[in-house]
Amino acid sequence: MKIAEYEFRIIHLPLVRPFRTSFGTQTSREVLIVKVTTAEGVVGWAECVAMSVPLYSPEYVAGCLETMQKFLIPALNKVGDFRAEDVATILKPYLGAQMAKAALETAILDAQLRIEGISLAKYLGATKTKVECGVSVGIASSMGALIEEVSSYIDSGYRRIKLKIEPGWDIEPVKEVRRLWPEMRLQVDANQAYARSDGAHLAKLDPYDLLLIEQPLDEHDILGHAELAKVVRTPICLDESITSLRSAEDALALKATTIINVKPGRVGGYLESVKIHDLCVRESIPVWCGGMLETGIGRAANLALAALPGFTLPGDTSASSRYFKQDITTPFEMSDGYLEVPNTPGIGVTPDVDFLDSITTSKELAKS
Ligand code: OSB
Ligand code: MG
Repeated sequence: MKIAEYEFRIIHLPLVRPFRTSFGTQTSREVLIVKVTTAEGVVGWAECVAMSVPLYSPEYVAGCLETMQKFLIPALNKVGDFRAEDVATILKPYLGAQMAKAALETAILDAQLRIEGISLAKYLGATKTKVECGVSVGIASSMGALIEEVSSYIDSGYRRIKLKIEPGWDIEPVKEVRRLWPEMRLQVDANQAYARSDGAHLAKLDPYDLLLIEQPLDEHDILGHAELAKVVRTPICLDESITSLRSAEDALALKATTIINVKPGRVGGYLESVKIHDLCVRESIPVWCGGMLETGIGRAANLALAALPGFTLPGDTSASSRYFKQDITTPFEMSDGYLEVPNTPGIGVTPDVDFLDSITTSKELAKS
């Protein structure tokens, strides 16, 4: 397959409510959207999950755009004729840049699958037609505000609640949500906000029957997570630390994690994500699909992945209305706590280009 043109847009979409985590508060989502057009005129779409500022991961929107334009696109152009399955190998000499690489691979894979008439879900090995939805709840301004927000999600059907925590906002909110909803599947995400010395404190979460605690320590502190796992009963689930199949293998071998959050952008793409899924199935490790406040473009692809059989826990794959007043695709709507997996060729959705134009702040082209 030959790619004739790459289009990069930066869009800005306001969030329906501020999203506060231990690394900061977001009120809108700046997203880099990639569109590829093949020599035959077939189009493929993807979104790059990097955020505006490198607070969650080292990558950020403007940096990803530069990496693509300066290094990744020229490397692909040099090869000229390739398949989506070749992209990771072609880009391997350029270190890191998982989110930038993932976006390119996904846009190219979308175009390829549209040509071949295969849905991404089928291509990746999905076995489900709908997936259970969880929702990630930001740090609230008060206990009352938290309970109101959680209630509204539970009323709309979400099947798992994830509370963002940080020192000073952890045991009490968990205790209160657990008191009000004793049966609800509940988990927490610390986004690296704790220290190795916080084991005894985090063990206070143990009575509340949490599914997992996500990324309590620094992303590079694999041994610290392994030590922590010996003093807390709540299972540890790594997010930021898992950036490749290799890092997943190592974290499992070191017993630093017993559950894995897969985010395709963080690990370099959907093909690497399937390898991590397969590893976890072999090792009987539960996996779930994380989220990065994606638009409908990224959500569609995440649903395809979450439909693989090893994804046994609900993901952060929420309905469009959880994030945006208006999504860039037909909105994903939840029914009985499930989202349907797109089943038409490629990622199965395309953006509303008029709406996309109205929120685009920059647009650049790269021809091959
Ligand atoms: O740590 O899982 C995370 C959003 C942005 C960056 C990191 C994370 C998150 C979320 C929200 O928790 C997941 C979502 O609903 O998309
Ligand atoms: Mg997380």
